[in-house]
Order: sequence, then C-alpha cells, then structure tokens
Amino acid sequence: HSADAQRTDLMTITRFVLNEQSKQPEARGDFTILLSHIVLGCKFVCSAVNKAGLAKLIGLAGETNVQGEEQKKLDVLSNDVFVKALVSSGRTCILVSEEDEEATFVEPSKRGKLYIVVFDPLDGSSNIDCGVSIGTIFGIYLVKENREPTIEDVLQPGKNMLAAGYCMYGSSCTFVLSTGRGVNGFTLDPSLGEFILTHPDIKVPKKGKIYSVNEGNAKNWDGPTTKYVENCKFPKDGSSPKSLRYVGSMVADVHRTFLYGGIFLYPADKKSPNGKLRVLYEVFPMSFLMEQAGGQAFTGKERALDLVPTKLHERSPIFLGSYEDVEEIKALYAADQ
Ligand code: AHM
Ligand code: MG
Repeated sequence: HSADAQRTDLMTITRFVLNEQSKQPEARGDFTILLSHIVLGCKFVCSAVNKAGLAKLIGLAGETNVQGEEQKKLDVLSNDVFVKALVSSGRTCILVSEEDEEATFVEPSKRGKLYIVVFDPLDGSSNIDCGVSIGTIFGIYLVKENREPTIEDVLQPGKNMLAAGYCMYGSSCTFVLSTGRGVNGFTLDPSLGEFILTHPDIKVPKKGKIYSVNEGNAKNWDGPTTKYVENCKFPKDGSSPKSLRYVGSMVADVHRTFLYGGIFLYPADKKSPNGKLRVLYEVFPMSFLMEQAGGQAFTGKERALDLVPTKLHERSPIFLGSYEDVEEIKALYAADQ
C-alpha cells in the first residue's frame, strides 16, 4: 500500500512549498512564484549540462568573470538564464551573481515583493569539461523596508536569509531547499519534468567519517587547520582515521556531507588569507542549509551566518558539516587565540 502511495501521490516541489507557505499567516504566493522561476532556471541548466558535449557548448567564451577566471560558455549561458528568469518572476529587486561584477537592480516596473536573490549560477566550473557534478547555489533575502533598495540591503549577515538552496547536476539532478523549517531534497523526474520530494527532512549525521579539503594547499595552511587534518589522518583518541573525499565542486562535496556526514573545509592559507569561497552566494547558503540540517558552519573566527559582508564578492574561510566534527575545529581555533 505505502509503496503504491509513493508512486501515485507525487509531492512536487511546488506542492511542497505551497503547503509550507500556507502555514504562514500572511503568505501571498510570492515566494512560490519566485521559487518556480529558480526551479525553471535549474531545469534549463540541467538540460544544458546534459547536452553540453553534444551541443558544443563547452569551450571558452572569450570573456573573463569578476574574479579574473576564464568563463566557459555554460557559465555565461546559465547566468543569462537565471537573471532573465528572476527578473521575469516580477518578485525580485536586486540580483547578485558570481558572474556579474555589479549587482543588478531590477527596474521598478518589474519589481514585485522585494526579494533579493544572491546566486552562483554554475559552480564548480573546473569540472564542466570532464563531466563531474556541478551545481547552482542561491540564497534569498527580503529588503528591510518598503523603500528604494540599495546595496546595503544585500550586505546582510547570512542569518537574515529567508531561504537558501542548491541544485546539483550529477548522475541525477537534485534540488535541496530550506525555507528555515529544515532541509528537503527533490530529484528531477525527467519524464515528468518535475522535482519530486525524495529526501524529506535531511539531517546531517552528528559525526562523520569523511573530511573534504584541497590538501594540495596544505603547505600554506595555518596551525589549527593543519592540526585538524592531521587528527583526521592520525586520530589521537584511538578512533579510526577519516576518509578523504574531494570532488572540487562545492555543491557535490557539501551534498555528500549532508547525506553521509563529516566536514567540508575551504580554509584560509598564506596565498588566500580569506580562503576562496564567496560569502554571499557560496558560504552563506550552504551554512544556512547546514544549520537547518542540524550541523554547524564556522569561519575560523565566528559562526558563518553571523558574518557581516562588506562587499559583494567577499570571500571567507569556511568549515562546515556534522555538529561534532565542526566542534573539533572550533576548539582548535579557540586554543590558538
Ligand atoms: P568556481 O566558482 O570558480 O567554480 O570555484 C568554486 C569551486 C567550489 O565549487 C569548490 O569547492 C572550490 O572551487 C574548489 O577549489 P579548489 O580547486 O581550489 O580546490
Ligand atoms: Mg562558484
């Protein structure tokens, strides 16, 4: 009976979010509309990623992005699709994308309820050409008051986010979302073109057996990070060493951490004193999701979601994952003070 019910009673992401929103007193459907435009962008990118080899979309577009990296055609395409989908939702006022140096202020006639969306349209670009999982990451804020939105509205700590999520373009297309009431995962059923709830109420294991870091940077790490990774390999408490897994796509490495537990690190190093990952559209959304799943996210100094960004493309070191694993790295940084 229950197997039957699962096959016939499909919990699509739209139905799920409508249910969730109906529990809120002044829900007006704006968020559901905004989300459906994000979902559309993800479906488009999913299909483009799957066709990339065929359609010869891969290759350099001859432009560089704000971080001075070469842009692949898929990055450009994904960014265009998300910007257009978000503007046409009629529910956004400011957009911040990894691919655009400046924030996009939506023209007043296309503004609706004042949502701000921060996003990395296609993260993990070094993995595009070899077919390894990549993803889209996004976070959603509300502007503080009903007045002309400014850049200050974007530079809010991550704890003010209303919702965050990511979509992973892997062996299947998985959409993970939190609106502040836990974390839920949906898988794209290609025959229906719908995301169906497959991972209800994701909770990250309290402690994990995996650590995930680019160890090639070890030479330049600080003391606490070096010690932490050393403890993963040569535990002093008699426990078994952790396994190392590192895809090099944040979405894939964090997604695995949600499901299997453990810790993901992109620490500071001597060459990159603020790490590599961007606060607004990489660190904050993943930290929001991690806390919602019962884990922790730490910058080496503070709770990641307490950080107040001072510029759009700011970077921060990040340690996130299972509650107890992050406790260990926090203790090492505290002892280092
Ligand atoms: P990107 O935005 O240029 O794709 O870079 C972000 C990616 C993350 O997905 C990943 O966690 C990290 O860069 C990997 O960096 P590294 O190659 O230095 O290990
Ligand atoms: Mg990125």
